[in-house]
Amino acid sequence: MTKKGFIFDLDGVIVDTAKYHYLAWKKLANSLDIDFTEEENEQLKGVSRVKSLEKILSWGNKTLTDEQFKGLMAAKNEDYLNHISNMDEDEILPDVPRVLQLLKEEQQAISLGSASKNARTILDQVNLKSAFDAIVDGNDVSKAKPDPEVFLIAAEQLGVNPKDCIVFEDSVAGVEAANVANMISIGIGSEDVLGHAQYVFKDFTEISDDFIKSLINN
Ligand code: B16
Ligand code: MG
Repeated sequence: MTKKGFIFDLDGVIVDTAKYHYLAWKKLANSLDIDFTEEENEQLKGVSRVKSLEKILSWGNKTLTDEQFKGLMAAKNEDYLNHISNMDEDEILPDVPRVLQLLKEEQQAISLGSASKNARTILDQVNLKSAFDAIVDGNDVSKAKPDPEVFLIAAEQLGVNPKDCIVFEDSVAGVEAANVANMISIGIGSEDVLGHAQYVFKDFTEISDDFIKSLINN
């Protein structure tokens, strides 16, 4: 039996850090007199920090100097880091530990594949770093999702062929990246948004041990 590579996105899959990104982006947008709603925040899921700020500025019709742009990026991240400094294991999303434990018992290869440059800090906060054989995040890539780079690097680090990899993703861009990488895509969220994934589940409580075993054995 071939060992499979299981690749997990972070925000929206393992933990819900979107709410902290929202608070930090809202504070920044409001300081520039730009309105920022939770619906707009949805559009930033899986999107890199630079691209997120570019989108917010375009929604508010604002242009900034390079220096102002860099300053705001740093301020947003400082604010975000303050929020995540209070995170602990209670913030791991339901049934994620069960699935990680099962994959470990089945001796499968497990990687993180996240756009976040703060991924390692967050995994430390929630005490999950040791669950991963590889960690690939926003510091390791030059092209953001929907480019498949992050997942292809993860497959390489795990030593598993991309076609034997399975990706758990909550964002439209991330599911697209998994599909382009020729991996099995599993959307975590709503079918309406993630209909392009091969499978969609509301969350990990809907993913049975038998389903995981079928992915391992197929
Ligand atoms: P950072 P993921 C993504 O994480 C978030 O969904 C997205 O909202 C955020 O802008 C991006 O990481 C970059 O995060 O500012 O921490 O580098 O879903 O790919 O795990
Ligand atoms: Mg995500």
